[in-house]
Amino acid sequence: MRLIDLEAYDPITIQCHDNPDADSIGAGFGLYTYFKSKGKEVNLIYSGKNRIHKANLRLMVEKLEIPITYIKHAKQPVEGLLITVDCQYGAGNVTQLQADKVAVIDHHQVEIQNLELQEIRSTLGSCSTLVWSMMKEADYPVEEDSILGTALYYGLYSDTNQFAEISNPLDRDLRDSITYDTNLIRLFRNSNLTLKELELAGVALIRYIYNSDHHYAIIKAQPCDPNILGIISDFLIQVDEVFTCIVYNEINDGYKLSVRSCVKEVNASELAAYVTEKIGSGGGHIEKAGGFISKKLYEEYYPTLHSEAYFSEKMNEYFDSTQIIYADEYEVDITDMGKYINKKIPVGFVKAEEVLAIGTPITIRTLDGDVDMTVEPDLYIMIGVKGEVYPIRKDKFEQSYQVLDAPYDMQAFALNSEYAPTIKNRLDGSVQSLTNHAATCMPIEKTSIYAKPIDCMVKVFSTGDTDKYMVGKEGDYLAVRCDDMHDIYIVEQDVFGIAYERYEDK
Ligand SMILES: [Mn+2]
Repeated sequence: MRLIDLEAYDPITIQCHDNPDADSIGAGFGLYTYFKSKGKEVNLIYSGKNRIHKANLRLMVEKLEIPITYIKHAKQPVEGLLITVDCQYGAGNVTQLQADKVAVIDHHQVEIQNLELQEIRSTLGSCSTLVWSMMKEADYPVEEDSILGTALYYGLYSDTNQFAEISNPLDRDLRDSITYDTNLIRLFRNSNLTLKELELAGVALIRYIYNSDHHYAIIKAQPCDPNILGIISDFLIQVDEVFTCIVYNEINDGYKLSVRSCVKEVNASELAAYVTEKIGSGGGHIEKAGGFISKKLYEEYYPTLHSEAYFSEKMNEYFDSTQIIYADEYEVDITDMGKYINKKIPVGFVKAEEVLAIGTPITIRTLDGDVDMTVEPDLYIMIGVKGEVYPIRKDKFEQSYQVLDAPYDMQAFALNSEYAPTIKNRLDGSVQSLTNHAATCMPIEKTSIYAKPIDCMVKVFSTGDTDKYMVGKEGDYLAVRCDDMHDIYIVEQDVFGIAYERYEDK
């Protein structure tokens, strides 16, 4: 659904969820501004038991002059179109108003199915990001309005624990490109806690669960603003014996969680994805991440399990069933592995110096995160089978690949083309599409490997890379090059099917 699809309606009422947070208000204000600019009669409202009372939110509404009004009881049905923002019409966290026509714009897990007008993108860190990208799609000049920019920026900031738990590249794009008022953000940022929340954080900290085998801690906090979870987990991870932690609480439609790690064997982002798998979503950075679990899905999968037990069991499972391989010292046993060779399939590449001048510091942004590099004469950037991006040196490239005549087509060549990688010049901030500069190549030679499907989670620290691991799940392949038994890596199941075939001795 696009914003243009909603322009047929007039008047338009935008409803934030009950107890609106900064994201709901920011995203609602974005929609308000957009439809106002189209000459519509627009109302921005919220309902529920409580009025906005937290200092940061009151400041946000007041300083940015956001025309949001509180409706205690709707006397008559909403005329025209009702849009619920940062929530789904009919869900538990938003008072259901009668309306002629309803649309949903949200970034939570899909709860309410089959609405004709809906845009739900569950992988985004904030609804402000969704509204921002829809406004940009509709050619609205968002960057010219720093008041609106401040609202959207603060919405994202609040929903991602001060950007620490950002995982989607679009969220990063909003953060890096929007115009906002730094003084106001500082003011909002420092009116974040009430005295009651300070006390709640204190009480939560003394009620921890600690596991000494795996050095993790879990805290269940009382219902509170998700920001508080981040504050508690940032504190908890500093304890000497705690290497990883999860701090969570129950909110009306599920559980919100903050994850922290201070050891290289646990990537917080991956752990957050692990504990929310199938029942929610999670991600972020190596040290800090966050997530959400949908109560509806949780109850489907774990009808009798209480949440403390769930998190403890999941953490134990995570540590007990994971094999860690340090490639430089690991001796691979190939007796149960098959021999395979890679197929010659096209991938993309970019000669960095044809895009930006030598010496320019650049950031490549992909679905998996940001990678910083500097343009050098021999730097080539590869776009792999999955849409992943990695650097390669010119001589290595020329040894391994032949250049093809065909233009690069990400849709056709990459398994995942959800976010086309971009290249940013860190000197002037300009951003270009990386795929527009890409040409196509194919491996010259076939590499033979030994590989086998794995039956538990495996983390591989490859030779020379001691900070980050590759992770494989059940069904993925553990692979090792026949000519270098310490070149060990993981190939994901879907990639393996496309990129490798059985080696036949002739
Ligand atoms: Mn939100």
